Amino acid sequence: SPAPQRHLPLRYLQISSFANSSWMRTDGLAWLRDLQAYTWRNDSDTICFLKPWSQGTFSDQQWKQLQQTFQVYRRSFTRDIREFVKMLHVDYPFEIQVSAGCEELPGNTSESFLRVAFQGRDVLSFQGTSWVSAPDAPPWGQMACTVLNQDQGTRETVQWLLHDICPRFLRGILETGKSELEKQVKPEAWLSSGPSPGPGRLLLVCRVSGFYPKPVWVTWMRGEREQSGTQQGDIVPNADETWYLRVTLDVTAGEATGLSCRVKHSSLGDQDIILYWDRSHASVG
Ligand code: C8P
Repeated sequence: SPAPQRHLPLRYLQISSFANSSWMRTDGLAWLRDLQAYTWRNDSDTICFLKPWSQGTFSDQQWKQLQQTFQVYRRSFTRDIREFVKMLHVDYPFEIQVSAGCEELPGNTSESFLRVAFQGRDVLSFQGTSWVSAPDAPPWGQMACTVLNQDQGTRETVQWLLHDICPRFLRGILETGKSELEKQVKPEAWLSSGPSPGPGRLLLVCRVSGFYPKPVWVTWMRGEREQSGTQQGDIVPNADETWYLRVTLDVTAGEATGLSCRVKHSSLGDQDIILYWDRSHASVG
């Protein structure tokens, strides 16, 4: 049966592109598990709510304060990076990614993180009370941390955001977003044949689409026997906040009859979807 999802992280992702000494942009977005709830485009002064529950249980006043903190941060970030470029002799163009967030853990505890990547590689993170450079960061990573660690005010603000605000805010949106997180959307499934793997062979394809939440179990069977040659693709997103999965089996033409694709998903209860292979599927792309 599908593995349950226990983790409900809140994640902030930021992409900052610096083309040269005059052109740059920063875009931010944030997710609750696999639902995008916020966007913060470069040309917008304010963080945009994508869900009716995005403000969680924070008051307008609390949210306004938090947004101000982020506005100051975004301006300061750009200015700081420009200064680092001069000080550390880094070349344009480059991209910086910031990811931060928190997650509830068993026993009323939570875990938070803040990481910064340069050209797609980790350069530094915030650990406990200070900035730490990544193990394989370029030499200037250490230098950047030393400079950042001199700013006591920012270190305190980051600790407050990560260990106080983030878990409290998360608790709120888990409440206000509960019904959407718990939504159950049934998959549809269909069979077709893929490109022939070789002479006299068939690639049986079972596609499952439109399900939510993400955990799903799909396999090729003969009667009650799971077929060990089943190949699972990645579970990939549809555009409508549902998921898609493709599962294949490579067989000889003679083995195909009697095979079925079986789908288990929380939205289906005990009513698994079972689709039987027959000749009519053989020619479809
Ligand atoms: O804005 C601040 C404090 C807040 C920093 C928040 C970090 C946000 C990440 C986050 C997102 C979501 C969830 C949780 C966390 N500090 C800036 C302004 O600081 C001034 C004073 O210096 C402070 O003492 C204090 O008084 C503050 C009060 O407003 O005002 C500060 O400039 C800071 O440095 C901004 C950037 C912080 C992030 C640094 C990432 C560095 C990446 C370096 C990579 C090197 C690249 C080299 C090309």
